[in-house]
Amino acid sequence: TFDSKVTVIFVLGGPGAGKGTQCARLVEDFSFSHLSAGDLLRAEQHREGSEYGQLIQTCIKEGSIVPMEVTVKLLENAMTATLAERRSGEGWTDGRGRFLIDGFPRKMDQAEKFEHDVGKATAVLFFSTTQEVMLDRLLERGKTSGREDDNVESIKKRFNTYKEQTMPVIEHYEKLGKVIEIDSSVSIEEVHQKTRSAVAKLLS
Ligand code: UP5
Ligand code: MG
Repeated sequence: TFDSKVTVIFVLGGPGAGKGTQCARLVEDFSFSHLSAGDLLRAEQHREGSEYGQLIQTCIKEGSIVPMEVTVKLLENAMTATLAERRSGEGWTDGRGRFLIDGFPRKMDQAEKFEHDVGKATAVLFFSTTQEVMLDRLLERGKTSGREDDNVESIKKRFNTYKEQTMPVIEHYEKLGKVIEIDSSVSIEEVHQKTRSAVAKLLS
């Protein structure tokens, strides 16, 4: 596990809710490292010699969750690499490591494993909007994204997994008082403003 100087914020919300978009904006405002579990899995899928390529591809297409051992390991490795790089270089002036963990944990077992093996999350940013909005955004993005799961069939499965597996994770953190819910139905800029002030408060 990492020391208490490491701040972790989980970023959750349905497929297409705007997690990646908002994380990218937050990186410009605060000294966060943005780690997207989905991006790490897609990179691992295409890494030559990976033993998980086929498994990851199937899970992503089916909108199901990759076995947590794989994802937690990828996140842990990425965090370790980031901290080492930052500490040896121009690093954080305040000596802290701040991470936005995007699209994770999507299932209770992942949340438990991460908190046991890696560390506790300070807060959960939860971007919420309707399924209709998410579907429109994903289909629009699907025209150019090349993502194997940006099609109606995969999207429906992703919605189901989100409802059945990920909502309980959000409810769990809700009970701990760690959830900051932000309506992401409005423009990227408006969502960003609301998110930025919530995060500023959190870090102060
Ligand atoms: N857009 C964004 N915000 C907008 C706004 N306010 N107004 C108008 N348009 C807006 O945004 C999606 C699209 O909407 C973009 O075109 C954007 O410009 C526009 P984005 O920011 O990409 O949304 P995001 O919430 O990040 O959507 P994403 O598709 O990445 O969400 P998913 O959670 O489905 O995807 P992820 O990459 O996290 O996971 C993919 C798969 O990996 C999972 O289904 C699963 O199979 C696997 N996975 C695991 O198994 N385990 C994990 O821990 C993580 C992933
Ligand atoms: Mg994303």
